[in-house]
This record gives sequence, structure tokens and C-alpha cells, in this order.
Amino acid sequence: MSNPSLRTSAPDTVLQVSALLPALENALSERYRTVRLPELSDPAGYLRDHGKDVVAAVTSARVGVGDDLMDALPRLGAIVHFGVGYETTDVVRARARGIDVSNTPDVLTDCVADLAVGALIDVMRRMSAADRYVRAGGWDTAPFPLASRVSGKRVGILGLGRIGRAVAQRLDGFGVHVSYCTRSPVPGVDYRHLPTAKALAEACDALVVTVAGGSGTEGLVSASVLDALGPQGYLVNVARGSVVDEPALVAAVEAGGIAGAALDVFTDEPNVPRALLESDRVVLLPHIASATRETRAAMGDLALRNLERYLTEGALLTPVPEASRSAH
Ligand code: NAP
Ligand code: 8YV
Repeated sequence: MSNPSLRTSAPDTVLQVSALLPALENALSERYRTVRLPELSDPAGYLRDHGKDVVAAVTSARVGVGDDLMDALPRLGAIVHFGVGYETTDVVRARARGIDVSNTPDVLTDCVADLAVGALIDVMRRMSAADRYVRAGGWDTAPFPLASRVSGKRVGILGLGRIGRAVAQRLDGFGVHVSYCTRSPVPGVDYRHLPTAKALAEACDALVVTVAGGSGTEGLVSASVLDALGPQGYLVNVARGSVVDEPALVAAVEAGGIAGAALDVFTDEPNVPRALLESDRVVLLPHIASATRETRAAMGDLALRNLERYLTEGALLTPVPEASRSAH
């Protein structure tokens, strides 16, 4: 706990910062004195009068704990994220105050990789577009246009972390030639490393984005990267909308600068640019890469175990890495 001198006789409180998995919300309420911030009629008033009671915050990866909220919680000692991404929380700022931060790595890796590969096949083979075609009666008049083969193609993975590696392993089964870009080559990996996103895009037929989000990767998939991918190239993004320059992507889709895109994440969710909604060459998914019953239950369980460990032993179970701020 960050500042013992600020302790009062008030009961220690767990602050639920955002809506969470219902089972996790129920477990928090059953086990701890929990306050659900989104359900308060006067959250600012609560924070002013009771912010000093909060010792731990549980939040989603997409909401995090913003600076103002952090500042309103003088005894906060732990931020527990439901999700692996945590770019919504300033970890350096938190650690400077002695607040530790956890996320839910590994337990969602398989499902996110499954969805990334599914999205890649969908956009290249045009499965969702073909489904729309059948439903609209197009098959009655003409065969569906030919699509692009997946097996044997060159796929570039931007960010070869836990999820990127799981995507690569799945693609090995398709005889795909995998190359990747990270800031430094991953030891013990045989895939070809390329030093920049642009070099990776030039060398592949499809670019799968699995890099960490945050300021360090904002706009990494820029207009010039999309240009390097080219009119025959496909983009899949399961990382964060911020990693892709969305206006540049819209321009590339509209001009035929790339062949297609499959997107699970967007800059301003749930708002999707109209041009993407209207394009038959874009697969749109509502940020569902980890959204299976099994994986969400495992994420909730890991978040809860982090909180329990912190409240009983003063240390989190899966803290985020020390040097994470440069990427997040
Ligand atoms: P991870 O293991 O930390 O992998 C992140 C990768 O990004 C690492 O390989 C890292 O390599 C690379 N990276 C960071 N900055 C880079 C840069 N500037 N250029 C190139 N590579 C860079 O994380 P993970 O568990 O695989 O998760 C990855 C991300 O997926 C999360 O941060 C989250 O945003 C996203 N995600 C999305 C969903 C969804 O629902 N769509 C679900 C889960 C996760 P280096 O540090 O060596 O550069
Ligand atoms: C979830 C995610 O959608 O883990 C992440 O980083 O983006 C997803 O798993 C998110 O955590 C739910 O808030």
C-alpha cells in the first residue's frame, strides 16, 4: 500500500473502475468491500469524500486508470487489469507512486491468435463477403469472384510477442512463410526478422498486427507501410486501433491501395469509419478476439487471483514488466 501515513479508520475499498465480466463483478462484491464507479450517481463526489479508502482498483484493459483517477486515490497500491493490454494506464506514473500494476497475459493468447488467423483467412478468401453474396441472392446470377490463396503465402507479423508467436505457430500449419518485426530480434526464433514495419510490409502478402498498443506504437502502420503492402496486400489488426493510421487505412481501402483488411480494433471504438463499413473488402469485428466464454472466465480468474494476492501478500501475481512504458 502506497502511503501508510494516509491510512484512516475507514474500511479498505476495492474500486471497480469499469464494467467487467459479470462473474468477476459478482466475485469482487462478494469477497471485498467493492464500489462500482460506473454505477455511482456522483462519482466525483465519491472520489472526493472516499477516494482515500481505495487500496486497489480493478479495471478493463480498454479503460485502465487515468491520471486524474489515480490522483484521486492517495492510498491506491494496485491496479489490476482485466486484459493483457494496459496502455490506458500510465505505468511509469503508477510505479513512481509505489502502485503496482498487473494484466492477464497468456490466458487469452490462444483465442486471440485463433481469431487473427480466422480473420486472415476470412479477408483473403472473402468468406464474410461470400456469405453476404449468398444471402443477397447473388449466387442465383453469377459465381462469386475468385479470391486469394492463403496457404504458402508470405505473412508478416508485426510484434512477435505471446500472441504474435501463437499466430506464427498456427500459420506454420498452412505452409505460410512467416517473417516478423520487433524492435530487436527474438532469440531462438527461426522466422526472418525485419527491422521496420515498412520492410516487413514490403516482404509480405499479408501483415498481421499483434504489437503492443500505446504511444510507442501509435501510427506504426502508416500510409507508407500500407503503400509498401500494396494493392495485392492484406492487413489484419488484432492489436489496438491506435497502431494503424486509420485515415490512411481508409484512404488505402477507398483507392484500392491494399487488397483488403480484417480489423478487430479501431481508433474510436465502437465508432467505425463509414468508408470501412461500406467496403466489401473489409472484415469488421467488434473487438472480440478474446471473447470466448472459456478465455474470459480465465481472464476473470487471473484478475481475481492478482487482487487476492495483493490484498493478502502485498504483491501482484502477474505484474506488468518494468520496462513496459516504452512500448505501451
Ligand atoms: P507481448 O507479449 O507483450 O507482445 C508485444 C510485442 O510487441 C512484442 O513482441 C514486442 O517486441 C512488440 N513491440 C512493442 N513495441 C514495438 C515496436 N515499436 N515495433 C515492433 N514491435 C514492437 O503482448 P501480447 O500478449 O502478445 O499482446 C499484444 C497486444 O495485443 C496487447 O498489448 C493488446 O494491445 C493486444 N490484444 C488485443 C486483443 C483483442 O481483443 N483484440 C486481445 C488481447 C491483446 P519488442 O519489445 O521486442 O519490440
Ligand atoms: C479485451 C483486450 O477486449 O486483453 C486485451 O488487451 O483488448 C481484450 O482482451 C479487453 O481486455 C476487455 O476489456
